[in-house]
Amino acid sequence: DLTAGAVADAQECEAQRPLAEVERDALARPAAIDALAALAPADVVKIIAEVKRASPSRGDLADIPDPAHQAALYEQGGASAISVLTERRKFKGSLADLEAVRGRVSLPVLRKDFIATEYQVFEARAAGADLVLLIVAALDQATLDRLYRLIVSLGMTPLVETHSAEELERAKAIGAKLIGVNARNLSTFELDRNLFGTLVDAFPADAIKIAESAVLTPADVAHYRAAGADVVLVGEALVTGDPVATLKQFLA
Ligand code: IGP
Repeated sequence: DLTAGAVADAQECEAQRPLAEVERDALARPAAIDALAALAPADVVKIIAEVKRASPSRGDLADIPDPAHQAALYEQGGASAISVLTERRKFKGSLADLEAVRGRVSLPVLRKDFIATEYQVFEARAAGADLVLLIVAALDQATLDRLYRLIVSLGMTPLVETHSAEELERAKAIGAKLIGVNARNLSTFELDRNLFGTLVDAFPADAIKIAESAVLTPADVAHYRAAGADVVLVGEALVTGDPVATLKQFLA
């Protein structure tokens, strides 16, 4: 299970660098960028562009020897935020990737990982993250609530990912302001591009609505926009094609 693996990696890091040290680095960072402002609903759709080398469902996608350069192209293409996969085992990412991206772009940066502990949240801030992903399906409600409040207390924005009406209710219960619907089921890898549309009416009125995964063509962007998405999160299409040209098409 991906969360167990990610937590094991973090525990190994903690054996090298204790929480107190990572916490100090986190608090020493310049203030996080306001991602709610950057992703606020507008008269055009916004894009979170993802740096992603591989995934368990799609295998190897791209080498990406220079993640900071990749992110700079995303910024040039008109992305509103950058997502960096930091999960090592299946996605071939790292916190070093995130830190490199942070150093290059002026957009908010998301730590995309299987977060289940406080240590991982401090690691995210210490590497310069502005947003942290929380996957509802991977967390019990008390942990979800606790991590959510820690992320906010560090000045970052939680992106709360859901995949069902029940999970959306759990996101609402903690007061989530940035909520994603992942079209891909993370345990079966099945894809349902209509899930976002079936959940959109149940979103809290004040939440930013994000459609995640399998956005491969301008028609997919238009589909989600018509269904009510404020933001789409795109990975594969941007690492396998020309990122600037693809973003421009998606935003046209
Ligand atoms: C991007 P795609 O199909 O454009 O590459 O998907 C993003 O939605 C996907 O990487 C993702 C993900 C996640 C990865 C969504 N939720 C949770 C890891 C963990």
